[in-house]
Amino acid sequence: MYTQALDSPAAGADEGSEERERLERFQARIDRDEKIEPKDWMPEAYRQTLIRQIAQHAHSEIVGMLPEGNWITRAPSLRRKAVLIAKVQDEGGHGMYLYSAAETLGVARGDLIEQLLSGRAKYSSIFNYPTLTWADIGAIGWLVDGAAIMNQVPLCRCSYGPYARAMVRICKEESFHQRQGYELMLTLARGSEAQHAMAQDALNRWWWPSLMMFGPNDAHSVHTAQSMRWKIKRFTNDELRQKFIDVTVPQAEYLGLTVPDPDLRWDQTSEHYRFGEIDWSEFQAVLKGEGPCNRERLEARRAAHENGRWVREAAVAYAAKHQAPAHRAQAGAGALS
Ligand code: FAQ
Repeated sequence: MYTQALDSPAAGADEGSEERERLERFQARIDRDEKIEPKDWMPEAYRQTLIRQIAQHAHSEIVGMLPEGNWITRAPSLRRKAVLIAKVQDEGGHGMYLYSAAETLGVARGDLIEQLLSGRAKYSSIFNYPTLTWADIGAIGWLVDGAAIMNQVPLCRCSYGPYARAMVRICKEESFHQRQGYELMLTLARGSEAQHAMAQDALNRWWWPSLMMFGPNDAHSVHTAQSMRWKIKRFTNDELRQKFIDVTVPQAEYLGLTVPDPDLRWDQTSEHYRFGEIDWSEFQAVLKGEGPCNRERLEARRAAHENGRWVREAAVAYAAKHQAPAHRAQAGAGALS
């Protein structure tokens, strides 16, 4: 609303300069690295950008439970099963913190969930790929959580307080997830020939989609420039992707696995790995709902929402019962007797 008023030629001169001053004061707070809190004034576009990003992030955590959840009943040992259950549960918790952070911006959780279930909301492209073998569970921990941490550690310094604080705990858990994934890959890579091959196959399938998690190239990223000015994002998509590649390639070498990119090479001058072209048509197709598992993921979420309906209804009925005057009077009498 406020920024629109500024853009509008019809806005009165006084009103316009008042708004401009307000925006300048807001930007000055951001520039001083002050945290913006829910009750503080903020430009409407800042609020909408945060709702968009935090909601997409929350949906990603929730949909992200599905590919790994698929392997809970088939984990090869009790230890692996316990670890996987705990990890999937953590992802659900991350979704809950993030929906709460979004709610502080004045949006209803029910509306966000409805947007996810109707297919209108985005969630990370990565979760539209299938988990075909047990090695995929290792690859998700190592690469997907690895990419998630690279992107999310800077979000702990995001200018919006509730999002930044939620990210602190989330990152601690994600870093544990990354390590369990790497340990699983190491076990397979050092196992039998068949296990090593399974680990290599998982790397082959998850490498490129993991790079796509960071979003479009900077030249095509619609939101990066403004989000950087507002210190919602601290690094661009390409900067984070490069950092991820630089730390992950030596990890693959340690595992004795080959990154599936014939153009990958160390560049002594820049001290970065140079890598091949990402298939952006695949990324766009996944975003349009045409990835290998988009339909399946949404169907699973819709079924879970329907199956949980009775729990939500029971919780609402229970809360209403405890708010009813008769119940309060009875509870009061009980306390006196
Ligand atoms: N997938 O202008 P940009 C996890 C969209 S959590 C789908 O560059 P922005 C934990 C983007 O939303 C993983 N859509 O946008 C876990 C925008 O769409 P819109 C999720 C994508 O926001 C691990 C449009 O393209 N993490 O993995 C993707 O500045 C294991 C233009 O893009 C987060 O959400 C994509 N990959 O930068 C769970 C972190 N990339 O709204 C279970 C927070 C871009 O205009 C198991 N989010 N888009 O229609 C962010 O840091 C940013 O939102 C980016 C995108 C970097 C994702």
